[in-house]
Amino acid sequence: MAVTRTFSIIKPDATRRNLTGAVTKMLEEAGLRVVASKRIHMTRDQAEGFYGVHRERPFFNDLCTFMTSGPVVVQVLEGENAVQRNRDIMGATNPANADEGTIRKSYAESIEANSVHGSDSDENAKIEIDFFFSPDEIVG
Ligand code: IDP
Ligand code: MG
Repeated sequence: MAVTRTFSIIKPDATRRNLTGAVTKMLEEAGLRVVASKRIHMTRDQAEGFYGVHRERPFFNDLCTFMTSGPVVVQVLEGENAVQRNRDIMGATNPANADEGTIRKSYAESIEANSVHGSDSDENAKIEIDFFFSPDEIVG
């Protein structure tokens, strides 16, 4: 299976509870390698641009407010089948539906404050990585 990359965000609910290390440990134990990482405070423009695909959804405004409510850690993760591997360890969007042993089951507070983001396809992973990182910031 090919080694690929995906994009991850440790969301404000997780940074607020000092869970950056705990979440990263679960990603690493799932076979993913952090090849880029930075802690940022997203601007409203960045949040609206990043989540542009959800612009028409009823939760869009609240989501952008949440994502700008505190620091986040944006990361590039590398590993075999990285997009799916990350989605598997993240768990379902709604923590009530997430499997035992997943990040969201372990740490998410709600369907909105669900601790992590992960790309949903190789194509979107590339777009999302390029949104936050320049090539020289990614060291594989
Ligand atoms: P995903 O993060 O599992 O890929 P998406 O459907 O892409 O889920 O939604 C993006 C983010 O929007 C979710 O992670 C969550 O923070 C938020 N979100 C999704 N659905 C709802 C909802 O029904 N209410 C509030 N927030 C939601
Ligand atoms: Mg999504």
